[in-house]
Amino acid sequence: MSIWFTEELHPYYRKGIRVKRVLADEQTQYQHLQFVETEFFGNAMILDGIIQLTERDNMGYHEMIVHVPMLAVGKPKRVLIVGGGDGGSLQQVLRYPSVDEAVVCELDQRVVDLSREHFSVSFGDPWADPRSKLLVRDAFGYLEENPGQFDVIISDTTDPIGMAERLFSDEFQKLLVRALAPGGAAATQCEQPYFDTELIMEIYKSAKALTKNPAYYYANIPTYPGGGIGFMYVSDTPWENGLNAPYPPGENQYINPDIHKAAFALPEFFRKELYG
Ligand code: SPD
Repeated sequence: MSIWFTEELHPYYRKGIRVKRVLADEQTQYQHLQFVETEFFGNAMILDGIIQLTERDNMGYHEMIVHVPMLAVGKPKRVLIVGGGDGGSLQQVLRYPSVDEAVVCELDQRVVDLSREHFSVSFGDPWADPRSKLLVRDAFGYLEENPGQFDVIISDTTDPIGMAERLFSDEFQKLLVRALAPGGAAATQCEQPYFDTELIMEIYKSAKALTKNPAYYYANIPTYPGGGIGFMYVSDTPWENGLNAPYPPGENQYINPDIHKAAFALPEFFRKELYG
């Protein structure tokens, strides 16, 4: 027997995936956390009813949120991941031999524990790498305490709902940019051009006030609303610096030089709104 899981992040749009069986279902201190085995997408993690990742299509998200800033900076040493308890971004960050330390600031220990169990086939165990450092705490305070510390910061968050809303604020962006080392770069989960135009414009405006070369880019991920998601690149260093940089050891499944460049090309309605 199989069932349809239907997601309704927006009140005017729904999507569904067929689920074979429920692997875990619990209310943690912070959220409703579910892991399911799906018919087509492998195992998936769902938080408060919203799909966060699936084994089959997460590479578009994790490779793009990680490699675009990492390649732009070139030989990053210290990296911070805000959120990211599933380990997908961490796995990509650790491919860089230049990385000495990858700090993950995740609020919910259960996300880490259950992801280790249910995503081990896809992600291995990046937490076992001695360069990984897990901090189970809120990222705001940590950013405040660490100005100028990170070559790359990845904001690998849920949607801007409830507690996570703050991670899309101007205050958060200021802390993020302040925590970057000179020449450092950040990439933040930045939602969907059709459904979240105003939010993205606000975030771009504040990134533009804080850094010289912010830019929005996009990846195709069928299990997210609208079939994809965007990211805000936030840095004084142009993202184009990464175009000719060598990829780290290991195999890419999504990013290649053409995808990297094309990800920054925006549909005309949205390009006009964002860049004028
Ligand atoms: N609407 C879904 C957005 C999910 C973004 N978070 C993904 C986390 C993967 N590490």
